[in-house]
Amino acid sequence: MMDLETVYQGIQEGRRRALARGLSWVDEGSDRGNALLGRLFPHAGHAHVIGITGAPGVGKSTLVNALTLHLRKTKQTVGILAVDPSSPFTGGAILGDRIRMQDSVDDQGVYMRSLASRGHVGGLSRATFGALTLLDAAGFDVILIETVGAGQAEVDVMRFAQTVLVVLAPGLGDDIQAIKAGILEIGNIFVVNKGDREGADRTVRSLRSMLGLTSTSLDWVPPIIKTSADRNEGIGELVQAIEDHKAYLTNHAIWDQMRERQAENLLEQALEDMVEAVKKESRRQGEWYRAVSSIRQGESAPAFARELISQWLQKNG
Ligand SMILES: Nc1nc2c(ncn2[C@@H]2O[C@H](COP(=O)(O)OP(=O)(O)O)[C@@H](O)[C@H]2O)c(=O)[nH]1
Ligand SMILES: [Mg+2]
Repeated sequence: MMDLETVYQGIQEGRRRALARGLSWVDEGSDRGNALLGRLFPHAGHAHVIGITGAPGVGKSTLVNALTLHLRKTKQTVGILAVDPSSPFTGGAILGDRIRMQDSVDDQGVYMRSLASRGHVGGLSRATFGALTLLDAAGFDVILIETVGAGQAEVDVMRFAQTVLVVLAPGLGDDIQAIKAGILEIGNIFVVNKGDREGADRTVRSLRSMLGLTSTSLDWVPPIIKTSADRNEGIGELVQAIEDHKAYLTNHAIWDQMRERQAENLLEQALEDMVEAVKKESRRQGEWYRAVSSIRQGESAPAFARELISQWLQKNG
């Protein structure tokens, strides 16, 4: 059994076993997971977090593979989070990805983990934020998060990324679908993959005209990069666009603002956890129901809320 201290130290030293253990704790949303996250947060903030989203089949995983191999050539270490609501790590789609990721998987500079969608709202966001903070603290230079741009939960996860790649492909995940998912607004870089396929240039053109309509006064103009991920075409150009976006974020102090927002996010989570704990405990003690019936008789709800919090603090503070 590894204790909190061992996992905390091990992650900072980049030890795989400690990282795997810490990731499970954070994934469970357990107290020790939260404690670990809180302690490691100050050691994170160095990684460039890149979100990759788009409809199933557009080539996101192939792109992750190509980007990873490219980044490894320049000696950058890469953490990969695959957020897939349908398949666990050993499931069909990811298994396919693993085969393609084989070169990278044996490489100590690459770490891959999949996160399943949660039953409750915000669960996926939490698990993703926790996982990327741990990978960041473990020293990975770049963290790639792949999500299926299907539901709101997947789109929400993208707010943790400093650079969001929205991937489209001719005939698949076309512009109409992209608009539906509200995905155009979150893209910092647009990738039209399967550039080898017929219709790729048409997709680029319609995307360009659509973006022209939405982005008027932005100082970062999202570029559109055509790639063929499975033959490694356009990857150098894409990496350049990612570097340009990073420079833009740094020059405009946006990088720091995002870090501040993450700290705020941690505080919000801690507050939400506390409120949940207060509710649970006062229900268990019966105080909750006494308060409810008093409020029915006309007593003040905010006064009772304060009362429940202060009772909880006395016991747990
Ligand atoms: N023709 C062509 N096929 C590609 C390209 N990139 C990926 N694919 C194929 O598209 C399919 C879906 O790719 P995948 O990366 O799993 O897509 P994801 O669902 O977005 O992660 C696979 O069969 C890939 O081999 C490309 O640039 N050109
Ligand atoms: Mg995939």
